[in-house]
Amino acid sequence: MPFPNDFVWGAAAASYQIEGAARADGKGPSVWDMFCKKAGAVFQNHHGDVACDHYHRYREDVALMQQMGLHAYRLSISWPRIIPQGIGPVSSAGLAFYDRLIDALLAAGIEPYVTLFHWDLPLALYHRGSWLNRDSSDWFADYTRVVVERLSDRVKNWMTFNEPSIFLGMGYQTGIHAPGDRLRFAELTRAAHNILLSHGKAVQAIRAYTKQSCRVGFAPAAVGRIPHTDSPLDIVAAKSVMFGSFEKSISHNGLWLDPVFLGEYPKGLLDAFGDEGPEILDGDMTTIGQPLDFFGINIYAWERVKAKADGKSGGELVPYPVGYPVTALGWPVTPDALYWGARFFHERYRKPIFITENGLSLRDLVSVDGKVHDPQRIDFLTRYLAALRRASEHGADVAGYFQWSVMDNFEWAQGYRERFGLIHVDYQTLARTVKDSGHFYAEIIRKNGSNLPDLPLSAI
Ligand code: IFM
Repeated sequence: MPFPNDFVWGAAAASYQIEGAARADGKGPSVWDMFCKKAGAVFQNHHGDVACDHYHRYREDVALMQQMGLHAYRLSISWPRIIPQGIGPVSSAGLAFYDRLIDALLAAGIEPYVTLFHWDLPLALYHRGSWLNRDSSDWFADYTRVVVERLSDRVKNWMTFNEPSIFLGMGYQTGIHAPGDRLRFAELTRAAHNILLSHGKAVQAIRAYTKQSCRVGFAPAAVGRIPHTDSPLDIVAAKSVMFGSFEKSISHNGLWLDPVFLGEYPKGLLDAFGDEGPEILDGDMTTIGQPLDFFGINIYAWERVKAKADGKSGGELVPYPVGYPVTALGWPVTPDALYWGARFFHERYRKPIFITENGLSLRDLVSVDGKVHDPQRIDFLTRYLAALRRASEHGADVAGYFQWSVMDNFEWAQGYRERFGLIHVDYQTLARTVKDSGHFYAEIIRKNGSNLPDLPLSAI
C-alpha cells in the first residue's frame, strides 16, 4: 500500500545550523554565538558565524529543494535575528530575510513549516534568567506574535519548540550544549515548566494573530522503546517504559508530552520529583494544554526492550549485539522506531503524526567523479520509510516526514564533523552537491514511496 495521497514529503534544517550571517543586519547574539567562543566547547572550536551561508545563498538552496521535489521545508526562525535583545525593538531587516525565504519557497511550490525555537535563545535573555524566569513565557509569546503578524499571510504550519528535553538536558543539565550550565534538579523542572508555559502561550498567540486558518504542532524528541518482539507482553513493556515507570528525570515523556497533549503531568512523575517539582499556578495546565493540530516527533535511534522475566511492570533492556550497524555518530540504526513510534504516539495522543526529523550522519565526501555516493543513507531511508509506511498501513495517522537534514550543517557540539545532509556542503567554497541519497529521496517523493520494498518488520 502507498502512503496517503496527501502525504507531506519534506526535509528540515534550523537557523543557527545553516544560516551563518551571525552579525548581519543587526542580528543580536544568541547563546550559541557565546558558547562557540568558549575554547574547547565545540569540536575544533567550530562556530556558526558562516555555517552554510544560507542567509545569502537561500535562493540556490531553495532551487535544489525544488529539484528534489520537496513538498515542504521545515525551517526555524532565529529569535535574535527578529528581536536582537530578545525583547524590545524588532529588526525589520531580520523579518525581511524570512519574507524573502518564504516567498522563494512558495514560488518554488514548497510549503514552509516554521519552528519558532530551535535553540538559539537571544543572549540578552540568558542574562535575564532565560527559562528559569517565569517571564520567559511572555517574552516567547511576544516574539511569536511579531513573527505570526508578519508571516502568517503565507505560513500555514507552525511548530513552537524543537526538542525541549534535549536543549534543556544538554544545555542546562550536562552543559555540553549552549549555554553550558549545570543547574540543580529543582531549577531544571522550573525551567521545563516555563518552557511548557511558553509553548502554550505561543499556541495562543499563533491562533490569535494568524491571518488565515493554520495548523499548530510541537516537535519534541521522546524517550522511545522498540518492543523486542511483537508479542503483547513486549509491547506492553515498551509502552510502560515510555509512558509509565516514573523516575526523577527531565527526559520523561510524562514531562513533555502529557502536559501538552493531555493537559496534565502524570501524578507518578510529580511524586518522583517530590519537592523538586515545578510550582504550578492556577490555570497553568490549561495554558500548556492548548489544543494542537498535529503531533510532530523527531526519531533517530531507539533502544529495544522486552518484558521483565519476573512479570513486573517496566521493561528490560535488550542490548544491540556486537557489530550492530551504527551511524558515524555511533547511533544504532533502528528503523522500526518509526513503526512503533508512529503507532504508540498515535494511539496515545490521537493526533496526525509528522516525523519532524529523522536521518543520520556519515563521513560523506565528494568523489573523483564529482558526486557524493552515500549508499548507507539510501539504505537508511529505505528501511526507515518502509517501517513508516507499515505503521500507516496498520492504522497510524501518518501525515508527513521531514528528513534531517536538507543539507550538511553545524551539528552543535560536534561542529561540522557530522554530515547529516541530503545536500553536501563544502565548507571552504560553500559549494553544494546533491548527494546520491538526495536523488534517491527525490524518486521516493515522485512515486509517493511506492518504490520502497515491502519489508516485513523483522527484516527491517
Ligand atoms: O542536528 C540535530 C537537530 O538540531 C536536533 N535534532 C537532532 C539533530 C541531529 O543531532
